[in-house]
Amino acid sequence: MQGTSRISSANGVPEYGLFINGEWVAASTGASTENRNPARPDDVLGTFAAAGAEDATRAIDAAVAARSAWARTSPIERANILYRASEILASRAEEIGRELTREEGKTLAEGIGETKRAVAILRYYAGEAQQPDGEHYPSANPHTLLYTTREPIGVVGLITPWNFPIAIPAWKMAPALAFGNTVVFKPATLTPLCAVRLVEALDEAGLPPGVVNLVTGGGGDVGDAIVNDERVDAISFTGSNAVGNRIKQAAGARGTKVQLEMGGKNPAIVMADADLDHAVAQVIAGAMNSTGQKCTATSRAIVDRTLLGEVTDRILTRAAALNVGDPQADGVNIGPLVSAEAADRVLRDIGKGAESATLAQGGGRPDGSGDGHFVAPTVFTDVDPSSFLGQEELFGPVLGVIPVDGLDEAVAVANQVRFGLSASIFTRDIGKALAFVREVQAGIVHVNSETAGAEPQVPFGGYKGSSSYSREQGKAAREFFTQVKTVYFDPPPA
Ligand code: UN1
Repeated sequence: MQGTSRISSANGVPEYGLFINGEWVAASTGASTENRNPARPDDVLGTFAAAGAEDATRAIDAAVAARSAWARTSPIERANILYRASEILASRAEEIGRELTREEGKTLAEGIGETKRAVAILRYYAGEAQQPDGEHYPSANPHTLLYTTREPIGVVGLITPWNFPIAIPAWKMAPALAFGNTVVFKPATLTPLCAVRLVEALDEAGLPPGVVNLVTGGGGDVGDAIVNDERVDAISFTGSNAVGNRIKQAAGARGTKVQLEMGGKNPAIVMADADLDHAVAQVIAGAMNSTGQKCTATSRAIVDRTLLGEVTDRILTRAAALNVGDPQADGVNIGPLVSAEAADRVLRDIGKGAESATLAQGGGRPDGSGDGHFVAPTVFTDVDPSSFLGQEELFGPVLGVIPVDGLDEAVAVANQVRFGLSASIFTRDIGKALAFVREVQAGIVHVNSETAGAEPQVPFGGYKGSSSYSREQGKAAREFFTQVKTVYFDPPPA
């Protein structure tokens, strides 16, 4: 290990630095932010450097300086480093998963599971780095060797959310590095520790200085400085539509390549012929796991009216049975929201939702919440598809039930939102399933499984306002993190 991420420690609380040009350093601002456990806010995980624009500029300087040597490194060598990093992370999955739970608030099974997902992503891109990166074409000139090759874009800015604090950084970082780019990484201010752990693993795996630079700090300082620096050649962002759209404007104005993954208002359609036990279990998992804080979460259960009563009863029974509590404890299904602000916002939105739908379950802070940012699993019935609840992403443990008559209306309702990330249908009828797959406006479509979840080997991204058309993960990531060079190679005249 080159250095330590803990640059100091006061009263037993560790202070973590920025990682710039291969070294852990304090922010030039001298400022730092406390990071607290959302289930028990008196538990402080550490303090983290709160960088300013100047630090972002230094990080970009380092990424620019490292860029050509890293681009020339053999993809096999890059693969080896990613693979070593995956092994380091795998050996610490339990410990980092626990920290993830303390930092973000998802359950321990989810925290450890997500860390293992980051391991799988690093492994996948270690393999992907070794795949062909061009094509050979016939030419009008029989002597011409005509082919394409893909080259790195250069310096990429990665701006990541708190809800998947290690998997999403890994799924942007691994392909960025595999295909030869250098990185300036700004994680969400709420979850810097997971970002530190990922960068430590890459550093220990032998990544050269300057190839990845971590700048913790606020969006207005660090994020803007990255987005507005003309030396940054591409930006990959996951987060809210509000921030994503600002990035699109700013980066678009200077011609930077941009990839945006934003919100969802994902539907799960339950047809009359569905296996109800399975369908309802999946709808609840999709809506409530990770406390509903996934862009792929199910927020609308679109239910055929012929079995509306039965499905609604089952949804309410399952929602009521969920065990909300400290996500580090055994048997807990649902942890807190990530922050006090998030819990307050969700509770406000629930109040607004109650103006036009029936609040059938939850709706407040559960008993015994203490200082934790808990919100009870909440279910609304009789939701009007065009209402606030039917249209807006709440990003919390809130499900709205929308009754419909038959498949055509179900699909029309599913499509009647400005988002289009993921969508599910539950049915035994192959014809209905195929019609849904064809007609639904979503980038990720599930038949008989929940709307959340993503495997690393396939493209991930949405239609309409959920994404910016480019896709992440799988082979699609190579398209984003590289550019194509077409080569006409003629022999000199004999
Ligand atoms: C998943 O559903 O497991 O930010 C992944 C998000 C998405 C990732 C979802 N980009 O929630």
